[in-house]
Amino acid sequence: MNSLNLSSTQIRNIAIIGVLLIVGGFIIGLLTPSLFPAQASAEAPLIDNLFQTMLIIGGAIFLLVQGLLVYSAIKFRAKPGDTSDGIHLHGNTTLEIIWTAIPAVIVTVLTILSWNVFNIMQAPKDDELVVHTTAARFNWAFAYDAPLSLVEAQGVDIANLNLPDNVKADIADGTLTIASTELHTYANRPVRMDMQSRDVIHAFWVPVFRVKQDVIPGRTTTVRFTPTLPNDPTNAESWYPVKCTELCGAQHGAMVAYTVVHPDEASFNAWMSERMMGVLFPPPDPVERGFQLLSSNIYPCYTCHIDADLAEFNWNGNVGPNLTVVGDRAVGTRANATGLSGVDYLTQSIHEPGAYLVPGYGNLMPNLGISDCDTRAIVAYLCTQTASGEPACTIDTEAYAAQCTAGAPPGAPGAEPPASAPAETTPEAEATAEATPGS
Ligand code: HEC
Ligand SMILES: [Cu+2]
Repeated sequence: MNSLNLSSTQIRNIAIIGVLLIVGGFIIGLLTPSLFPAQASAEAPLIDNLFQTMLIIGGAIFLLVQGLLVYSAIKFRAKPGDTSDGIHLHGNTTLEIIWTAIPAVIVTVLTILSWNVFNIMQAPKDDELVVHTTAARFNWAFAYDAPLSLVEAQGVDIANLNLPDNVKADIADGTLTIASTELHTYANRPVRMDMQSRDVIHAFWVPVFRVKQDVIPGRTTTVRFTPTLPNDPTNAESWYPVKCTELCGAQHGAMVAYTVVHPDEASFNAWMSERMMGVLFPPPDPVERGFQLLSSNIYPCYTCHIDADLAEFNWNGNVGPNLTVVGDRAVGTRANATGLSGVDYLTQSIHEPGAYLVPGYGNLMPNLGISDCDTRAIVAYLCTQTASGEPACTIDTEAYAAQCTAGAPPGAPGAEPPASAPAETTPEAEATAEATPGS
């Protein structure tokens, strides 16, 4: 006899049921991972193994609880006409010790396992690729410190380029800042994401990497992973989604970016140096450069503004005024209201968005700290946004070319930079550029 007063048959039945529960837990735990996306990072197997352990334990507990529920509902069902109360039960010390001790052991083991995985994932790795990440409602922006040696290897004499001041200041530390709306990485290079939010709490999540980390205003949070499974840099369909997994507002569900995992460092460097050439040698025509900047979406304007000419680049935000014919307004109603020229008004609306608020709109547009040259290019492009298609303002294109471009890149015929080296391109354009070998 034991303290629960079980007969040997009952003990045997409990043992059989226990074995069945464990087997059932294993079946649930082993089958469920077939629903998971591919494992594309070194961390993914760690997370999946941990999750599988939890699924096996959880599966057994699920079957136990649901089994008891179904069993009791059938076995202890009230007979017709029986309106009496159930019997009163008092505590059973042995049972209580058992059902406290078992979960306590399980939770302790899971804590130790999770802590171990967490530490492995958070440990700094050698030679991390640092990606500066900004989350904002409702987009992701990535920036890299691209080593100048990449373009110097292509014959660019950085020291003797006539670069705009902001670019000079940027390269003082030997790296050039490269902005991208896609997250570029390459297989087997550890990545560290340094993430900041411009507004509310967001969360970075790449399901195929199994990493997730909140992005919190006023702090830099980090997450580390090592991609292992490359996708096709020329095929946007194969890129891995980056999702926001913290409800951050109306467009939260659309806050998606894509991760390109290059097969090797050479492919990654080719992408990076192409972007660097684009920044060092932008097109000398400010309108063309403005279009390049706005269509690349490296600035989040598209999340708040509509522009019919940029519709195919996702310019469908409705937080701010529609910019489709903003050139006409700039030299018309806005110039009258502010006393500024069209160019000065547009420049002011980018550098000091709150200085003049378009009637009917709140002070919601951020000052993005856009450099003088980029602003001039954007303004030149916005001036062309008119009903007639004729530019509404006169831009001194020669002054722009002299002050904001460094001439032709090495090896380029004439003064034109190579057509395949746009500063920032759309996924489609980029895919085409990368698909052209040797360009
Ligand atoms: C967070 C949303 C948001 C973002 C991002 C944003 N804007 Fe705006 N924008 C607004 C709002 C709201 C207004 C109207 C209030 C005001 O005048 O500041 C506005 C006004 C403007 C105007 C004046 C339009 C007019 O009719 O006079 C221009 C030009 C403009 N934005 C350009 C840009 C450009 C270029 C960018 C990217 C570099 C950008 N905006 C990014 C929200 C945004
Ligand atoms: Cu978000």
